[in-house]
Amino acid sequence: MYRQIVVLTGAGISAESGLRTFRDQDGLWEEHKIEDVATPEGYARDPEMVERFYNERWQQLHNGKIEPNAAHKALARLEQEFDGQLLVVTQNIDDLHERAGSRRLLHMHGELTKGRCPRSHQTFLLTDHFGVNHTCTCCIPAQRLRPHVVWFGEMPIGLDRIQHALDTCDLFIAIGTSGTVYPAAGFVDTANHHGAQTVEVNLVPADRHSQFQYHLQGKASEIVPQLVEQILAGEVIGEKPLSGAANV
Ligand code: BJW
Repeated sequence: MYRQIVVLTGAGISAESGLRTFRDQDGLWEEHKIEDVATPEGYARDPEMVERFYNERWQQLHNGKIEPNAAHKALARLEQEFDGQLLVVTQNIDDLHERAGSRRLLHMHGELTKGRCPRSHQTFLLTDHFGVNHTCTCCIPAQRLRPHVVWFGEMPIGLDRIQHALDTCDLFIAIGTSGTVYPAAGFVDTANHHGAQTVEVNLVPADRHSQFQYHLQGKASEIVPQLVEQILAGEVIGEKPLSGAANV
């Protein structure tokens, strides 16, 4: 039924793997001020503090307890078995989609496992967490690497590719994102404009939920595998109810 699918994922897809979201109760923004840890100005003021914030998250990602969940795995299966085009655009900086097996994947807000040279913008894989000793090998003198993440006021990564995929998709699914951060929050408008079916998967109706044609309220780990099953069976989403999902 579908030929081109774009999936947008947010922190909610990794919540059941044990990673905190940003804006839920007990989310990261309850403990950290956005302007301190998620802006270029905050980093310029106190790079060590920002590095600590990302180091803690880097360490958690590598503590051996964090694994992709059924939703990540289902999207990887979709990539392998779907007969059309699929692009997963994630706002997440964790690597759980990759660990689940996804390859047609774009990290629009960067990657926790990489550092970036502030001068050349070249990225470097971090085999250890951040510190002053992390410098680039592309410049003389070597530059201190900054986290390879997109902060407020910075341009997200891969927007041309995302725009093209949204212009041509016939199904757009947003999973576990609050719809508060742009430009990602506006992707549903582009998909609607081009006549795609738009589907939201979330525990609660998110900020822009009225823009979606179809809502599945419940846990990503329960809903996404069923959605993938339907797509692979050539069914239209919305025609059959899913278990564990309230259609709102
Ligand atoms: C579950 C679940 C389960 C839980 N199952 N669901 C005024 C108006 C409009 C825009 C602006 C404005 N002023 C400034 C702007 C622009 C600004 C912006 O959007 N600000 C808003 C806050 C107003 N945006 C930017 O600055 C961006 N850049 C930009 O706009 O460049 C200029 C440009 C111009 C023209 C075109 C294009 C660009 C950059 C944004 C950078 C965001 N960076 C962060 C940090 C990244 C690094 C890090 O991880 O630390 O990205 S902020 C943070 O929010 C992170 C996330 O990727 C992002 C989105 O959060 P997400 O994923 O939605 O998480 P939550 O916590 O909000 O939601 C989780 C959801 O999951 C909830 O809904 C739960 O219910 C659900 N959930 N468990 C299913 N089991």
